[in-house]
Amino acid sequence: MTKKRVAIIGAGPSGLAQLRAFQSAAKNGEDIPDIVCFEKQGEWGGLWNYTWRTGLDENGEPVHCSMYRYLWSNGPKEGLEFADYSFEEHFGKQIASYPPRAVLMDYIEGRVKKANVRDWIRFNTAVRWVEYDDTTQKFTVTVHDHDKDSTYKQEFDHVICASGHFSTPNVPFYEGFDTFNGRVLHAHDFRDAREFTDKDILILGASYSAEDIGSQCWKYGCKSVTSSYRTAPMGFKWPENWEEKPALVRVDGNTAYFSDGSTKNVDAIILCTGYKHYFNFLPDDLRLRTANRLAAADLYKGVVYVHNPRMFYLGMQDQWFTFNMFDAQAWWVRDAIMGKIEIPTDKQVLLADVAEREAREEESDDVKYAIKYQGDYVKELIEETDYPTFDVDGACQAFYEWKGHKADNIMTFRNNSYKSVITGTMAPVHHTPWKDALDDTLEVYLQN
Ligand code: FAD
Ligand code: NA7
Repeated sequence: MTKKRVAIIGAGPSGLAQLRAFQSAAKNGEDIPDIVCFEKQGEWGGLWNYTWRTGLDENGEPVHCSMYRYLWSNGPKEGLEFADYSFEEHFGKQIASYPPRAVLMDYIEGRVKKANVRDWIRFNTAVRWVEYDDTTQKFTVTVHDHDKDSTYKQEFDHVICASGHFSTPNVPFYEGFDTFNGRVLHAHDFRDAREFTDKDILILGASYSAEDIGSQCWKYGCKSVTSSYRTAPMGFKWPENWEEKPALVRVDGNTAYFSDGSTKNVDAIILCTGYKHYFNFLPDDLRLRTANRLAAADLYKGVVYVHNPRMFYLGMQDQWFTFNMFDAQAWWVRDAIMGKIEIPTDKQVLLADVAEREAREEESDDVKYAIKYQGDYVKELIEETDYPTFDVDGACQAFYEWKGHKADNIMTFRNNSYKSVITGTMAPVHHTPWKDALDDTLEVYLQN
């Protein structure tokens, strides 16, 4: 019998989880399918692969990276630790709880280097189009190999889309943006907070990017932060040079006008207005259309595309849990592809599963409820595979504490530490409070 062929789109944390899942089955002596992972960037790590570039990359592809210099984990690492590869295994010691980007990137890489899966990835190769043929029951994937500047097609039995959904910016227009005398940029293009030292900045949005990019700019010495919310304020106890205002109405010259009648003169506007699920390489019959929520639309078990169950998506949910949830999904998808888990053939069953998840998500808008909801999802998946079981409730607990620490003080929450649910060890207190740690290189961070 010919082996199944599986295409994975993207070598970010989700795609890498999928490679590790297949590799671990192979290591256990199982006969795994042929795997090809297409990655448009020259390196793995997805969003964690930092670049100074914005706009188009060296190949003319849209830059994928939405991360910036000085980004530190926005949640405790104890909530995302791999169950099969602890921080202690990687660094040889326990480390503090909110690692900067470079430290997390090193950790992500460590596991896949150990698993030796790099050869499965075709770098600098952008997926251009995917088609499914009902008769042959095969996908044809068309890609562009930028190293050879050549386009080619290959057939697969399954496609796993792990292309991320925090890369294509949602960019609203407000009156006066086109004549504003300064920079208007989206968070996707934000790189270095020092650009805004001594500047008055306006941040639009009231979620993670707004909170963190504003905090970065504050840390690196901007003159003031004005953040504007459309629906509800973030409501933290801000430093005295940070003011939260209701909706932006328009801009005239350098003056921003808000819905409460107040105004503020600003030097730059940073749109922290979120991202779009955007798949320009997928036709209508394969393309996921969903909002950024915990129960993503049209995904049975959060991963199987209900309109074509040979197609899978990883990491398309809004995220409390990240790396360990991608693992749970990847192990489950692996087992579905290898026939160890059965996907119901009745589409109504698949749709009912999605509807149940949506209804359960909508039962409450309480944050704790949402964290537990996603924790339960992670548990549900790992119970069906051989992914190492871990104390998911303990990880939820770290998230609850994190929420409390943020409410206490948004500029000091990263000075706290939590207990690993994988090794049971308490993280050390970091050697320098976050606001004073201007050098966040791996070498300096690990000096505990
Ligand atoms: P991505 O990391 O986006 O990777 C997708 C990969 O697919 C990329 O390598 C991309 O190049 C590739 N790709 C896309 N299109 C194609 C194509 N057509 N052909 C070939 N390859 C393609 N999570 C945390 O746990 N902690 C944090 O502190 C944290 N901070 C964040 C900060 C920011 C600013 C953002 C935007 C996200 C943050 N996240 C954080 C969440 C982040 O989504 C996950 O950590 C993780 O990167 C998601 O992994 P992924 O593999 O699903 O997607
Ligand atoms: P989110 O979490 O999707 O938040 C987007 C924010 O942008 C949210 O507050 C929205 O307000 C706001 N928004 C969206 N459109 C507009 C317009 N037109 N005007 C004003 N405000 C708007 O995205 P983030 O970038 O913060 O976070 C994404 C990931 O990056 C996250 O997982 C982090 O880990 C890092 P709303 O509440 O809808 O009114």
